[in-house]
Amino acid sequence: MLRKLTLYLIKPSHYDDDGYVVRHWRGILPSNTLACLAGLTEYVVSQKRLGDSLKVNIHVLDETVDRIPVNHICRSQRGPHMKTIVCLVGVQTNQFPRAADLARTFRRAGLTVMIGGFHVSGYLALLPEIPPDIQELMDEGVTLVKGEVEETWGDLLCDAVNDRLKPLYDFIDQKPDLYEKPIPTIQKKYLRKFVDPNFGTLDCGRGCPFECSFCTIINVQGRKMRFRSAECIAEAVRRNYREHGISFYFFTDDNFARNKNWEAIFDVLILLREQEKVPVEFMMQVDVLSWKINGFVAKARRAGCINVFIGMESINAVNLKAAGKNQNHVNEYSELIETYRTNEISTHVGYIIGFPSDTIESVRCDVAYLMQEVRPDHASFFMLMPLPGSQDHLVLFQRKTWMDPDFNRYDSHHAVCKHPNMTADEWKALYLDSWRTFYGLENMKAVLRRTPACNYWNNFIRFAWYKNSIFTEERHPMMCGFLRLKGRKNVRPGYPTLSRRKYYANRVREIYHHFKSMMCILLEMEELWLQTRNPREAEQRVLEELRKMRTAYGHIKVADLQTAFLRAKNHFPALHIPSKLELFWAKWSPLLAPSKVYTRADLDLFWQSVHKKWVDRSWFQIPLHRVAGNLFRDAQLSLLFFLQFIRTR
Ligand code: B12
Ligand code: SF4
Repeated sequence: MLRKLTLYLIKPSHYDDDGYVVRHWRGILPSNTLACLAGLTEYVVSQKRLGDSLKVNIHVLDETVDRIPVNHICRSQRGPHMKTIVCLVGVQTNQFPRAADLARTFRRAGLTVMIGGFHVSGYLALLPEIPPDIQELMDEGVTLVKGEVEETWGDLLCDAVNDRLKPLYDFIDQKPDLYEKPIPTIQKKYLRKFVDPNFGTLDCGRGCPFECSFCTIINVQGRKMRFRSAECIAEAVRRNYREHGISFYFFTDDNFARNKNWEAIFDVLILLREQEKVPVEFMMQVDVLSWKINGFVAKARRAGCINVFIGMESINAVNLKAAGKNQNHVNEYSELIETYRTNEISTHVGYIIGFPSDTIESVRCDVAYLMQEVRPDHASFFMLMPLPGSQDHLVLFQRKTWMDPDFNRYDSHHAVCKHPNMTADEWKALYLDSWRTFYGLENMKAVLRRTPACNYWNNFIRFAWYKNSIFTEERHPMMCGFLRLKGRKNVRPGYPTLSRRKYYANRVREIYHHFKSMMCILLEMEELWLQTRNPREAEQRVLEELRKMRTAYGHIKVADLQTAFLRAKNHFPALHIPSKLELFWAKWSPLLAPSKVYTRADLDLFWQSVHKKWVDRSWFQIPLHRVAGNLFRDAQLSLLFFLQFIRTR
């Protein structure tokens, strides 16, 4: 008789382009799917569905931040009284190859293995037959689960415990009612793996009524909205705050604005904030029409919303029409953004590059329009990809058009189908260029200057994060963590395992480039902060004058600073002109006159000239006394920046 059941809930990661599993020292967002399945399992166990005497150990592992102890798991099923079940959960398309490799390894060790999530559900939802890669896994004894399992998880576990699992379960047409289903359970140990352990995820509802052709949601979770009760949400928020200190959420609903229970949910959150003093804040995903829902935006802010992710996708009406995104009207975009901004909610738009009528020129113009006219606070760019489960995938499949057979690359950061107007390299370059343009210093400055003070640091931190992901880690920010970890032997089958010497030489080079890139971003962020922390018009004018003089003189002297103030005073008569002594302290000892420091431009110019002399081997021309002085100034500025940042956390 079975006495001990060990259940591993594992969220697999995916492989990078060199075949290494992507893992970070710290992640950003804990997985809601893991929490959902952990909650459901605890419920099933508490109901004694698996028997009275069975001891159940549940392990939750997220490969994006945890090293999966594969050998240990393979050895964990010892003797007839023990059973190990491995569930690969929330597997997205780009994670499917990794999930399949793990599944095979565990099957070879004789363990019971199940895979579920959006890839399996979407892939099997629209295709007429079971695809060969799925069939192969089933033949190897892996169980695949299509659809959601809130109402069937207990039955599945019973089948697994009693060795009567079927190769495939199809629940796609039995969409569970979520109203009073067990709430997701987050473990404290897991939260410690994230940069901000007060950050949680929770789905308040599922589904979306719209019909976008690139989207898988509607074909997996359906177009009919289902939602959790407001009381369940309140209880989850209360419990997570009490037990884990979680006070910030990403509500993962794909379209919170169409959650029919939005008002009741906002009302309980308002009560929690205003009466129970639970300082909950959250971000959510909404559609472009959400600002028109009576009372939605204002109530969202009162309920603690500080950021919305909006599926804007394009500012080209032809693209929107082709993608079936008929609810998006470009002429209303600015009003939408402005409505959220005036309600002190920052906006983040999703923007897809590579719709069939996009060209290199049209995308460049569109991104410029996005920054200048629509003016969202943040944009996330994605390369269009035909995700299995979307209408786009089905059409290409039926036409037998080429799609990349390697699902690992379906991360919206690679070209996985052909584009009529661009080569794959041009497409990728255009995509990276869009990130570079939007997160350029000028646009970030413009955004921060119009940001309400309460959202300044939220926007600021997100800029740093996005720049670091795209340009240091070279990954999509939504798939990135902090400080990449690797294992020499943790490589994809078919990829070589490098010798120790070669591997560590590569790692040292990589880490050096990472830190160099992080330093550059840090300095740019410092400049951004200096230029935007005093966003009064008069001070901006001082900066403007300084900039003109920087071109003229190369580096700024105290007298230049005073001249800049004097010139600015012509336009702003009320401007106070600091004394030469104040300006001297500001320039040489920023810690003593912090409010008078507006830029580090002269420092940057100086370091560039030192670098050039170093590269040209003109070492004797490097002015050592100025190197020492400027190092001291730089250290003070960094300290100032750091102290200010810490004060806001
Ligand atoms: C939150 C979210 C994120 C967060 C992840 C945060 C986190 N760590 O949880 C962030 C923003 C980081 C993110 C990033 C990305 N995401 Co995302 N994300 C979502 C979102 C909105 C919610 C996920 C969720 O919590 N769902 C609720 C849970 C409960 O549903 P579920 O995962 O399907 O699980 C249920 C069933 O599938 C089943 N099940 C799941 N696993 C298992 C396992 C077993 C054994 C069994 C029996 C059952 C089972 O039971 C669960 C309960 O019913 C989904 C859309 C959606 N509605 O799900 C998109 C979605 C999953 N993301 C998607 C994509 C494409 C991405 C990105 C590639 C985008 C990008 N370029 O950056 C990255 C990839 C990140 C990565 N590699 O991990 C796609 C995936 C489609 C696909 N086929 O792969 C989705 C579906 C959205 C879409 N537009 O189509 N995402
Ligand atoms: S609005 Fe968003 S979630 Fe809804 S169908 Fe379109 S892309 Fe999918």
